[in-house]
Amino acid sequence: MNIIHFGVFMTVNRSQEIIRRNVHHMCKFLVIGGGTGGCTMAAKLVNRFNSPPEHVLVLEPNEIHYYQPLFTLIGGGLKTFKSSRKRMIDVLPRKAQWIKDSVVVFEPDVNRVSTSSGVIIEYEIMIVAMGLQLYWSKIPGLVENLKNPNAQVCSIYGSDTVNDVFQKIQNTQKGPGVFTFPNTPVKCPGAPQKIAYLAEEYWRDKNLRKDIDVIYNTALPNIFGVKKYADALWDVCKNRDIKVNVQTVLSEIRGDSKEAIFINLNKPNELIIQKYGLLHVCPPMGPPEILKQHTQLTNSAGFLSIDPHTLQHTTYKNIYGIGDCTSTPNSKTMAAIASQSKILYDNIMNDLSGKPMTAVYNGYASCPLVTGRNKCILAEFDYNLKPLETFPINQKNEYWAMFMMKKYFFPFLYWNFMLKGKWNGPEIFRKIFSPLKSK
Ligand code: UQ1
Repeated sequence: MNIIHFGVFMTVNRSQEIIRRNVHHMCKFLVIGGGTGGCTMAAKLVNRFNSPPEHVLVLEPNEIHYYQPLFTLIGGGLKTFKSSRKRMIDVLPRKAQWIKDSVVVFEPDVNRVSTSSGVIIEYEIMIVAMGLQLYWSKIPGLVENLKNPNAQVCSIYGSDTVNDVFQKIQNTQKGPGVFTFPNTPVKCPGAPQKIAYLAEEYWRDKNLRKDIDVIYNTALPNIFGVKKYADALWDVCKNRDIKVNVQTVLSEIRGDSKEAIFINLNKPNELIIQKYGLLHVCPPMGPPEILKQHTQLTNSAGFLSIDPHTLQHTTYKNIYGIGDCTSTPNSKTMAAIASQSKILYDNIMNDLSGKPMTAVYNGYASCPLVTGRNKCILAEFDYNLKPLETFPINQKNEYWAMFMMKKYFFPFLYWNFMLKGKWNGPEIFRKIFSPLKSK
């Protein structure tokens, strides 16, 4: 496809805000979103294409980029909030063009989008990496109680709420400590229970467990989707006296009386009134509102409709997706994005050179299930929810080494390799270790 350039290309002055009205851009690659998926793909692409008209443009309104897998450890008092943040301008690839704005209209039939300040961008290939939106206001009472420092309601999921979590855990003198998982897809589905384990350990060390029952209420039918790790996690909960209620969904918070209202999905007419001393909420999530409005791009749930193996859009062949906003039925984790980025890059290159798309995403995702401040079960699995482990040890066990990887190695890998387009997930290690694995 040839694109005739008739717009004005803005040169990126990296110290200056990049907003102009009614500017018309044309680019070879348009990346929607500067989060993990967008930034990683932009980096891979600029390593190959980096000057107009073959260049990469990233549309992202936020000035700060977060390494969200650290949010659990921040909530547990084990990492600083600062260590999860960098300026967007410092993580987006220097050779990409950043438009600091958000998309408001997709016009996939004419290969263009418009932004909230009226900028029009035409693309040859678009990669949609918009992530998930957090729908805090769907739970009555949540927004106001999160803001109230005395309400003892907290969440590791918000960049503006995560920093209060550890203080609230420390403030808890009596229970119960109640932790929730909503009835929507979420990012890092292990996180709502990881923070329960960290809080439980903290209260046990402070000799408070006799006054604080710990309860994990999840909308899901099991504690985890993969049987091998679910069995291990049920044991952890049993051994540490953590009560797990499945198919139990938070529907309302009554902050004045410190009561959370839950619905048992099997008996939807009976409300459960649960007193709490601390309530940790994983909010409902879903595809971004703007994406949902463009039904020609989405499946019926509002996620970008892509082929689960090639990551190409099901209708528009010059559109691809990566990360949490897509319809692929993998667990929404950073490791999944690392694997997807390699597949997506290879398939785009294949397509550009007229070859069939041979790279296939197998649904790999992994979740370092932190069960305490020095132990972690490293779950790794594929679309079939079959374990797909990297290391030649039984990863259902809690290991100190896995925790150290989560705390130190993965952040290092992320900032220095993944965001530079140089980390494709652990497949390479899996291959190296495979001769050492017992069958
Ligand atoms: C991973 O690749 C990754 O991306 C940087 C993570 O992000 C936080 C992870 O948590 C995990 C587990 C992986 C997978 C990597 C290995 C070495 C198993």
